[in-house]
Amino acid sequence: MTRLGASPTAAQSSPSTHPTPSQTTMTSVHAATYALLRTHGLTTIFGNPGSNELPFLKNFPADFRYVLGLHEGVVLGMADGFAQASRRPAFVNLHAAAGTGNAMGAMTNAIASHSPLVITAGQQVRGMIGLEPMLTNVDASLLPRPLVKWSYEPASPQDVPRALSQAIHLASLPPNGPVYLSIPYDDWDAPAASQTGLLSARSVSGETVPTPPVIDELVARLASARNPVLILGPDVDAAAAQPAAILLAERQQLPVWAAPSSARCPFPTRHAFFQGILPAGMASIARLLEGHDLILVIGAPVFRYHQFEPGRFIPDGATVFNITCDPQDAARAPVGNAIVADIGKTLEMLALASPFADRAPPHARPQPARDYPTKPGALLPQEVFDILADTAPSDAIYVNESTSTTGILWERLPLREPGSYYFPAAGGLGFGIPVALGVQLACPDRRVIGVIGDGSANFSITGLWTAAQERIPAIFVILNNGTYGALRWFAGVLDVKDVPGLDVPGIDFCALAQGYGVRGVRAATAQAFRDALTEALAGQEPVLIEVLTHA
Ligand code: TZD
Ligand code: CA
Repeated sequence: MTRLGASPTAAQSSPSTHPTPSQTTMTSVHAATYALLRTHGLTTIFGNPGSNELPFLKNFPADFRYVLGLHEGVVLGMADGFAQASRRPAFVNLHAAAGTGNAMGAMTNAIASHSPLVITAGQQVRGMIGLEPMLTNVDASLLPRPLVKWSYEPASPQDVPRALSQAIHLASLPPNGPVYLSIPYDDWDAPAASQTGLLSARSVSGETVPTPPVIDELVARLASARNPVLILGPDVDAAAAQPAAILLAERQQLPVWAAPSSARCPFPTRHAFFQGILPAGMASIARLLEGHDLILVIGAPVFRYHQFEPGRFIPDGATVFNITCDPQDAARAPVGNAIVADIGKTLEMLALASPFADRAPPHARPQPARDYPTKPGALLPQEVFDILADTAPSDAIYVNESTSTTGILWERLPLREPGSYYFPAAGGLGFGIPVALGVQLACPDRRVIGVIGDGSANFSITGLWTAAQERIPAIFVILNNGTYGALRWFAGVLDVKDVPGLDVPGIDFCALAQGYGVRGVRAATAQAFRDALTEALAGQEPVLIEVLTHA
């Protein structure tokens, strides 16, 4: 109602308590965006800024936290860990195309983990995009595909808050995953569209459960199966569904495997029914499942392979049922029947509908021997994991990026609580350090231990700086064997000889840690590692422990 030049009435003179329609429409895109982020609890921004992002970050509100990563792989990894461990979306702000490019390796893992990330990147001003000045994100919405569920550049400044609302809802609709918005930097001061505030009141629910006949059929299949087996994947942990998984396994006396390449731990590894993690090759999986007539796979694709081992997908005569939250996974599988539904709810329905089965309990797997001969000068990986198992708190969280020792980890570490294990789902390195930081930020009451190879650590080594600056008390155990051990193993699998570029000698991780402000300790004996770990656990600071290991 304010007219130019008109003298204000008494009511109009106190606009803070009585906003006029024209003042309401003068809410900026900037203010509307922060209000929307606040509504969704997205008050932590993981980022690395550039000129295109400064107008978004101006007048940074006191109730928001900006976590700076010195490289975008670190930024995305921290957000990924934060989102997975909190089971909520996380917000990322990257710099234009270059920052997005640096983050894309980490996005390969995030989309494979169904990690709900709302990724934004600053764009050049709208009026110049066509001229392709420096730091233009050319064809911005194409750039991050196929590593995001949705990618968009809002068609007008007024569309920015609505597009962000869409991004947040899409990231957290099943299957969860990363989404991407490119936002021109002259949008922030523009007026928001009318009723933009109504975005904050929206809710979108995507929970789907199977109809009763589908549950009835599964229960009947289990009841009539001679020798059923349960394979659980990372989405069981993402759904916090371990209790239902345990109930189902115990009522039906099912041996339980972790799905091949599992990026989270879906079942307590010291439970008597737990058989270990399946290998990531076709022939090996079919061999290990031999004798099972019903294979129930929940919260994982059928299957996520790694090494090529031609052979059968499943034993002859076996039937597969796959319960997954991801229609792509359901449709892609080469064998079996799939049901797309909410993992937690469906597991619970199935467990509660399943009677106690009259079957012999599964065989307990033998515990790994500890009487291996040690070798002086460095530790065996087995020693590292046995010391962790004996020394770390029972609810410790492990972020694993020690590629050649993953089998030893699953064999030896007790993973008891939900949310105890994270691994790069697509195999992209640079995961360990930043994801440990993001998980630790999301879980301040548990201790996070990154178990990271010397090769892997270097892809995101600058994350140590954020650990120091933000005083994030994660512990980084670097297994230094001077080589890309997993690639040496793979060279054997592929029978290729004389490959260059497989060794990484001469890196001083304690010096690198010190350079970024993190305390570093070197351990070449079991006792030294035990002492360093005990001391790190007693403190509340980030610590890097460089353990010399035999290759
Ligand atoms: N680059 C990226 C981004 N991701 C990768 N997966 C690789 C390269 C290839 N790669 C692997 O798949 S495992 C590996 C590499 C380089 C060796 C990692 O060595 P490490 O651990 O020291 O971390 P190990 O236990 O010695 O294998
Ligand atoms: Ca190594």
